[in-house]
Amino acid sequence: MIKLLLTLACLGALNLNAATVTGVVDLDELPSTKRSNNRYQRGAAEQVAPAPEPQAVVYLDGEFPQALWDAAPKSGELIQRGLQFEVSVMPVTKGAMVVFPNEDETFHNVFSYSPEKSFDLGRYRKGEEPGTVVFEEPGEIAVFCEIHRHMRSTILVLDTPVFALADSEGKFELKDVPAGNYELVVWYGPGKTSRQPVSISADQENVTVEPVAPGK
Ligand SMILES: [Cu+2]
Repeated sequence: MIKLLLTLACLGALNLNAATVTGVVDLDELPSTKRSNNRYQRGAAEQVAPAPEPQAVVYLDGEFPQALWDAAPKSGELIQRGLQFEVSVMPVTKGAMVVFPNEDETFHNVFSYSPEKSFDLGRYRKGEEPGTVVFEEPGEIAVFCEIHRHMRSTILVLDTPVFALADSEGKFELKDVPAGNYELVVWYGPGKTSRQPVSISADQENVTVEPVAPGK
């Protein structure tokens, strides 16, 4: 109970002098959407939905108070629907548990060979118990389906509690950022990021950042 009260007190204090960091990422740097192949459409009852739109992830590297780590979400859901993963990228804080529900009548078999976390969930379909994976190590986890080779997504496991997805216009918003010196990182897709320093002083409420061009 005391720990909970302390956490709430810290969060309250943070809100008093924490900044919101906003900006716009360059959508031209995102990978272009490949047309999903129609191999499965000919003569098959099941239709392949369009591939999920590529999205950018923005996060801050730095030192953060425990209250922010405690407030970061500890779980996520990567749904398979229409023979696609629902999103192209899912950012989570390290330690998060991700559930992989299959909402198709057909089987999927989700797996990854990424060095930070390799797994193979086996086959299951709609209504069956979905697989779950806990991601302890930060990294870029490439996720595939063994049955449908066009299916791909990324779970971006971050060593920070402060992150956001940029929207379809490239806009992003990082909330409750305490004063301090950070590195702002934009993730545009597998292996493609930009980094730049960002300093936030105690009297700043809103900070606008113009992301630099990514290194390739
Ligand atoms: Cu599949």
